[in-house]
Amino acid sequence: MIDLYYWPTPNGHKITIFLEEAGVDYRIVPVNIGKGDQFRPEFLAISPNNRMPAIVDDAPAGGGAPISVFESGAILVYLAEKTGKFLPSDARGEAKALEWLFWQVGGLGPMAGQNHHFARYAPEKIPYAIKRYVNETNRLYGVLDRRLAQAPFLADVYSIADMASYPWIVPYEAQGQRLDDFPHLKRWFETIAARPAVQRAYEAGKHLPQPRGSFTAEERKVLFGQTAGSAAAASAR
Ligand SMILES: N[C@@H](CCC(=O)N[C@@H](CS)C(=O)NCC(=O)O)C(=O)O
Repeated sequence: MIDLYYWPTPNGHKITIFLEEAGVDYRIVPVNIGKGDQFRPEFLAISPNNRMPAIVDDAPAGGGAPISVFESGAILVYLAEKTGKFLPSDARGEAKALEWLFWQVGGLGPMAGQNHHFARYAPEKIPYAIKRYVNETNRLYGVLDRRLAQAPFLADVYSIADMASYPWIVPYEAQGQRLDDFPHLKRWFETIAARPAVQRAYEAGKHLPQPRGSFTAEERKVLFGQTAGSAAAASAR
């Protein structure tokens, strides 16, 4: 059984997609990031960056104490290795999957995240910041489109690389992008959206409050303007 520390955001969806696709038993432990659950000492013990997702595997390969993993990319690799699924085992295929996985966690995720922040959530609308991240998201969509013109999936076969990128394309309209401008990306997106396991993954978080495109004053206080000092104070509460 895997305990998944989760909230229904793109980074959370990556992991429910894997677990549903691989048919792994899991239990969702909600981490309400708008209420500050990410600062609870028991959560920080497994995810010291005060970000979800994180997992605890109480039946690790080889036995022994439970293993916890934070960072969505590390979680996907861990689960792929544990189950032997969705990470090609040949050197060429594995390198492809890992390069696109790292591209997502180091590029698409952070850039689209800043896009969401400045275009939708920031209290001041700063045209330079909005343009910078909408343009950068657009460039990254172009990178995906060119790759997907060569292959059906990022690592040729469906893998953890696709599972990492897909949830970050779901909000493409909010990111100021048009899928019609990226036909190969659009074909890939529609193929993944139609997978029953992907649909179950999104259903799995439906009982929790969904992202609304805006935050209450209380949520903004928790989420924005975090510093080392504020994070330490929040965890001591
Ligand atoms: N690099 C991390 C990013 C995770 C992340 O940013 N999670 C957000 C939700 S999508 C979060 O937990 N935010 C809580 C906060 O900002 O305090 C990963 O890929 O797992």
